[in-house]
Amino acid sequence: MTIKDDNTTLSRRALLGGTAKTAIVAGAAAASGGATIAVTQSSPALAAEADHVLHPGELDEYYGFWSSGQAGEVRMIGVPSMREIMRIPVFNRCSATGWGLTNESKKILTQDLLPETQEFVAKQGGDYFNGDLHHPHMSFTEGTYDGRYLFVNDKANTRVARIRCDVMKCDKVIEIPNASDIHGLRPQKYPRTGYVFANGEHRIPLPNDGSVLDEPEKYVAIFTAIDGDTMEVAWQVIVDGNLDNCDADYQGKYAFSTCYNSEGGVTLAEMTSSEQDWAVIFNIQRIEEGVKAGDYKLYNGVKVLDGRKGSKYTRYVPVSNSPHGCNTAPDGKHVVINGKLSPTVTVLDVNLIDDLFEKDADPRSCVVAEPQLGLGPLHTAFDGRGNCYTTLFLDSQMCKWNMEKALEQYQGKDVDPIIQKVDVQYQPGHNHTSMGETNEADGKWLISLNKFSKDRYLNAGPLKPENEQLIDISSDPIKVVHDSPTFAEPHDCILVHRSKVNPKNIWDRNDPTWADAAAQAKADGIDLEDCADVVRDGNKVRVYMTSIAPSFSLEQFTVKQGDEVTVYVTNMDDIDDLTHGFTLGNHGVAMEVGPQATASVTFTADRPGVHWFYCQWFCHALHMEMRGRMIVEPRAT
Ligand code: K7E
Ligand code: CUA
Repeated sequence: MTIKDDNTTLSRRALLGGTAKTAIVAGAAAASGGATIAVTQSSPALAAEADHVLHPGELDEYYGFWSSGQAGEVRMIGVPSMREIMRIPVFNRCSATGWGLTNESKKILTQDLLPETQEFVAKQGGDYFNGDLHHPHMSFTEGTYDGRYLFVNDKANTRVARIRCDVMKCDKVIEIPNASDIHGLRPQKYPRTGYVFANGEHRIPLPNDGSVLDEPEKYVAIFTAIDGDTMEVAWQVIVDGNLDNCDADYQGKYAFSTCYNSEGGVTLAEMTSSEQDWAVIFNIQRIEEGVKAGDYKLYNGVKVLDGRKGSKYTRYVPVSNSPHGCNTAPDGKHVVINGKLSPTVTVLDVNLIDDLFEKDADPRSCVVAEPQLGLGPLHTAFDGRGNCYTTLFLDSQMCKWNMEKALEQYQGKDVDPIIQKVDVQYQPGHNHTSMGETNEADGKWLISLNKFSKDRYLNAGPLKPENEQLIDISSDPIKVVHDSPTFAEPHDCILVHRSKVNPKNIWDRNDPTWADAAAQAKADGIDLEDCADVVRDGNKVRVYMTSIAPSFSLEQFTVKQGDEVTVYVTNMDDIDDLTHGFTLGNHGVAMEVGPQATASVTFTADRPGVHWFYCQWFCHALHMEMRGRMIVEPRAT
């Protein structure tokens, strides 16, 4: 795999930044073996677009990690080309990879934390087949992405999951006790992740065991800190109001959440009746001290602290009704609370927050700007040059504004912080800039994730795709340069420079993913890497085979009707991109087996007769022939 060096990219940019004439010159260079550029770049319009157009064989500069909302997966998208590179199943099921079918994935999907000991155990409440994944965020070290993990939320089933970035597979899923519907999720930025902060959005009784029912005044919302290394719940804090989005500072001192429904209502009218809601600030050090001092109650085995109004652990900063997005700026100093129902965003200065806790200063004293931007401000992104980009849901616009000017305006100066508004199609929710939630925000690209595509694509029927747009923010004015349709529903994404992410090409044979299979093989005296064996253990049958293109080491195996059969396949090919699969006809069984991986699947052989299994990942000229038979002897009558 070759990544073109940045000099090539830069020189191409420099050339194409000029006129059509220079583009033609560049084309001539390509013809003579110089820069990689198509000779057809002859019109000024095309030349201007070439910054985000990648030619065949060229690699993107950024990994985009996209949520998929109610589709439950994570999508990897190359930026700026906007090409979908891969899908990572998490809360959904995947027919291609067998996610949710293999024993290895089932273990991840159906394990839970034992409340008392926080040990992973088989889930009591069963398995869920859906998820609602809004927020993918990468682990941090010292304020920037470190390429270790992605953390994601499931609003539908109150879960948080982790994806290993070395193999781009989910390795942990936990259900969060005491909370209801995890929405906002952000990793701690400094000193490292560390904690993963997760907002329980809805208010429920604590404990929610039936002892309190239709008494909404007794409901609470729960803020959770998860240890990102162990995926255990570290602590929880009870708050007033519903928790929406959250973020962390660059100092490691505070986390922030937007709260709506300060009214504590349960109907829409009740929830939006007052003029003001708030942002909650969590004092991490004080909470940790509180945990040490035993100032908590155990609910479902988790230490829960009381952070309601008046608590020493939190401060409530009044902001306009129903704030939504919560975004820490890469300057390390400012936090933008997005107004949603108010046309304003509220800017907090983290340096003024100490006084809120230590001197009980007026909570509003940390507010340093409140520019009016337009209708429906939902989320804000940053370019690292002091400019902010806020999505205006109702106006269908992206608003570029300047932080310094907003601060001056709040001081009473007659300045307008708004620099430019760009139409987007249509109704943007989240947006995100390249490296924008880190201290390495580079101000090149901005994505607008729009909830409606309407007329932008061929009519897909009553259900239409959403529309995500790429905006070039590297120069003034900013402009929309690309549209991409997407299926349900990317709420959020991150753009990670490719230098931060280094996945493996083949699996390590010692990977913990198949530790159970390795242990079972050892107990059976089987070498997973050199096997073609059938082990009978009562009515349980374990079938061990390897795959080397284009064949399985077992071309047939025989079991008895009613046997519980587990098939273990180890892919001994060690070449990039040589994935095999195992699909068994008429048994609902399929799995991906990556190079050097082991995967296993268990099913009941309840149909006597002959059943073919085959490799479903194209691997070889003789891929179609890569198959074998399972012979099921009828039960003796
Ligand atoms: Cu604004 Cu769930 Cu982040 Cu959707 S949330 S937009
Ligand atoms: Cu092996 Cu296809």
